[in-house]
Amino acid sequence: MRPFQMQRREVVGWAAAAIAAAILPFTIPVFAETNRKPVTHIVDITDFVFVPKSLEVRPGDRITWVNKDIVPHTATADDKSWDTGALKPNERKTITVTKKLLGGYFCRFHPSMKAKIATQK
Ligand SMILES: [Cu+2]
Repeated sequence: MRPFQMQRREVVGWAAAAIAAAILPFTIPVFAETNRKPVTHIVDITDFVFVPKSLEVRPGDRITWVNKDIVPHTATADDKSWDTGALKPNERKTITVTKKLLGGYFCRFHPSMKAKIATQK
């Protein structure tokens, strides 16, 4: 074997490894996010506030509203296209995310309670 060729091969190998090391950290999170399994997001209703007030989701995810107050609340779409119904204290309701869930919602009993659901980027 000629030493010169081995050296060249090593250089090419190291260059490929360096390029992979530079690109992988950026490609893996993108891959993981676009192909991730559906997750369940929790929205606590506490002290007359939806927490978090702004939630980012993907279709297929689930949202669970948990009423941690001592009075009933609802989560109701601004356009009334969906509604959890009245949640008594300690009650919860889970809805699977479809396009119609995106947008603003409020509590029918306390209309000043507002929150929104947006698409995760
Ligand atoms: Cu309420």
